[in-house]
This record gives sequence, structure tokens and C-alpha cells, in this order.
Amino acid sequence: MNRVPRFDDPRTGKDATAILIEQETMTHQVRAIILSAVFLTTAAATSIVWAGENSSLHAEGEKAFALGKYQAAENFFRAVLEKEPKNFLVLEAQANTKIKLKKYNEAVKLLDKILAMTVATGRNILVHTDGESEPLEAELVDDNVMAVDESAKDDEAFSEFLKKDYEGPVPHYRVFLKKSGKMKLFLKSRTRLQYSGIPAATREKIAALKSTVMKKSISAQRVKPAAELVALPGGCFQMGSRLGDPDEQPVHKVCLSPFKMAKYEVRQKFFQTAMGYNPSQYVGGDLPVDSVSWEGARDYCRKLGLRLPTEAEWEFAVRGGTQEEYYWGKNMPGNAANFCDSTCDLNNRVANLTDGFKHSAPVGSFPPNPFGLYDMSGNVSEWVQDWMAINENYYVMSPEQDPRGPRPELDACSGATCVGSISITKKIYRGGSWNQRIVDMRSANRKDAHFQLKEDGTGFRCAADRNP
Ligand SMILES: [Ca+2]
Ligand SMILES: [Ca+2]
Ligand SMILES: [Ca+2]
Repeated sequence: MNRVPRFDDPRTGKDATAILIEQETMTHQVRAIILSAVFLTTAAATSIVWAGENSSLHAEGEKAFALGKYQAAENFFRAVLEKEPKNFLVLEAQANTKIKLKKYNEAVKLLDKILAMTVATGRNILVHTDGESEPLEAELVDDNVMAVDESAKDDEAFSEFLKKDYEGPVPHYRVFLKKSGKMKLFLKSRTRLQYSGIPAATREKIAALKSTVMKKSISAQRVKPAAELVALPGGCFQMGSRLGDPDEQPVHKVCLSPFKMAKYEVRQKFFQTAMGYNPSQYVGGDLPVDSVSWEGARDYCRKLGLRLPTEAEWEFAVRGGTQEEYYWGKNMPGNAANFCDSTCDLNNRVANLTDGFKHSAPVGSFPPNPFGLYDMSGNVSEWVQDWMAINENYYVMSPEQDPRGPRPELDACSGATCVGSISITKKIYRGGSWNQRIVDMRSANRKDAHFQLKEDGTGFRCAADRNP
């Protein structure tokens, strides 16, 4: 027999009349309570919204927010969160209030709390029921079992009238209790379910809201873009790799005039301020700009009086005088750069190495190369100036001094008017990224994409001539 827990235990010596009134009221309220339970189920609330003081404070907060009284709303929501720190509905409401008050950093902290919650599977629940001081960990097996409330029948304190009312089947939850390993029925009207996470749709909405807030925060900071260039000596080096892909061969001698290379990938706080937009998928002021087209990269560098590095300059810069496959040596120690490590969501993840970052990392999070340049390999891959030749291998015919890639004259043409009028549409990007494999970070590795493609692993850095 399923012993269904009760609101009040009549054996506690409570006044029988009081119990009667309470039970009678409850009986009439069963439908309403069931409806609210259904609402909670469909809303998949992570924090149960208890009736009483907190929900009225919540309502007052929403009212104040709707009236544009954000200071008051902030105080109401704060009061609720002091008691229910994990109520994601109130966390979201408070974040929106902070945004209105331009307290962006505080808004982000609240949104991060929601994003740190697990996404609800819809099955893992906590059961709050009277007679249990702690919620019970369980899996929801069936959310609508019609069963007779046996507990009412056994109750001697119940009047015949009330027992009669309980004769018919009433809605129950059937749950699997994790601790005892047993199935159990809980009377819906006396039970509240708490889902052990937030719904997937809520998580998506909060992540999008966070991106918006981060961009507002970057705009509010108005950081002046800085080039931070490192002067490189130029000179000759061996470009390409015998161990790599066919397009990296033949290894050939290239000599470069002195030039300057940016120390870091272009940060979003600079890009957004300079360009008035931020295409990045993973938003943060010190994160590298991602999802930027080659044209967007070129335009940013131009705006700062700079230019994209040529492919040869880029490889000279990444090597920093080294001839190994990577600037840190032959093999990957795991913490040299940001690639698709064990925390990465993609299929090409390297399961046994962890670099500390699931997506892009703030620029400069890893050791620099011998030239003092950061994230040349990994983090975001980087657009360079050169087109990728289609039918021939440019390395076979590349000039020794300051090569500029095939068809450099085509750069005069760009944008929508240019598409279709040119036969060459792919620009080269270099260095591998947070969503690629370790081997993609090899110094000699080449990749290409349509010059208007925006990919969440691709960013860039600028370069400049070195004026004597
Ligand atoms: Ca990583
Ligand atoms: Ca990089
Ligand atoms: Ca390649």
C-alpha cells in the first residue's frame, strides 16, 4: 500500500474542528492546486514558487518593473533572492532590472548563476512533500496517476463526510525514489515537484541575453582600440613543412622585409568600439573577435591604419625562428594553446588533454611564442591577406622576396559587386582554433574559406609595415 504523505498529521493533537475546516477547504481547492501543479510542471520551474510572502514580493517587483520603477523592483527582487537564491525566474527578472539600471556586470553575474544550473531532463526532480523536512531526490515516472488516497481512509480523525470525498481516485505523481530505490505515489495536491535544472529553452534565452548585456557593457566602456604591435626583424626562413599536407609543400625559402605584428588577436572591446558591431558568437571584451568575415577583418585593420599580415609574414611570425611543427616543440604538452580539448563539445575533441577553455579564451591566456606573440597557434584561427590558389600550388611558384599570394590585384575588388566576377573566392586563415584538433595548430598548416564566411573559430590580428 502506498502511504501518501499528508499536509497535517491529525495525530499531532490539532483541534479537530480546525482540521475539518482545513481539510474541507483543501478539498474544494484540490482542483486549483492541481492546476497550479500542472502550471509548475509545464513551466518546469527549478525553484518552486511557494505561495506567500516571496511570491507577493516577486509580484510587487514585476509591477514596479512594468511601471519603470527599477530601483524599487531591484529591492523587491533582492528580498526574494535572499530567501530563494536559486529561483531562476527571479534571477532573470533581477538581471533585466540591473540592465535597465545599467549595472551590466551585476546583470552578468546573475545570468551566470542561471547558466551554471544544469539543464532539466524533465525526469530528475526533487519532491517536496509535507512530513519530510528535506526534499526527496527522485525520477518522475508518471505525472498523472489516478489513485484512491488510501491515507484518508485510514484516518480515524476524518469525518465520514470527508472520507466519502476521498473514495474516488485523485491525481498522484508516481516517482522512483533514488535513495530507497522504490516506486511511490504522492498525492498531487500535497506535493510540489522541483525540477533539478532549467529548461533548455530558458538556457538558450539566458545565453542570448548574456551576449546582449556583454555587448552593452563593452559599448559602455568605450575602450580605445590599441594596436600593440611587436617589431619583427624580417629575414629569411624555410616556409612549409615536409610532414604536413600537400599544400604545405615544397618547403621553400622566403625572405621578408622587417614588419610589425600585433601581439594579440583582435579583442572584442577594440573591434566593437571601432566598428560599431560585434559579430562574435562568444562575447567578452577580452575574448578575441570571432565569426568575423575576411572583409570585416580587413576593414578593422584599415580603420586603425594597419593591414592584415601576408601568409608568409604570418608563418614567419608564428615560427619565431623555430623549425619544429609547433613553436613549443614537436608535441603538444596540453597547456601550450587553446584547442578542442576534453571540455570541447565537438567530435574532434582530444579526450585526454585539458587546456582550461571550452570555447575561446581571453587573449594572452597561454605562453607567448619566441617573438613574444600570443595565441598565434590556437584560440581563434586568423585570416591573412592571401587568396588560396585554386588549381595550382602557389608554393611552387612563390617569389622568394615578400610573397603576397596569388592574384593580389583582386583585393581592389570586394563586396557584393565582386562576387561572381572573380574566379578566386577563398582567403587563407592560419593557426588552428578552440574548435579544431592539435595538428591544425601546426605552424605550417594552411586552411581556407570563402572570404565572406563567418565562422565561430575564426578571428584575426593586424600587421603593419615597419617604417624606417
Ligand atoms: Ca580548449
Ligand atoms: Ca590564434
Ligand atoms: Ca591544411
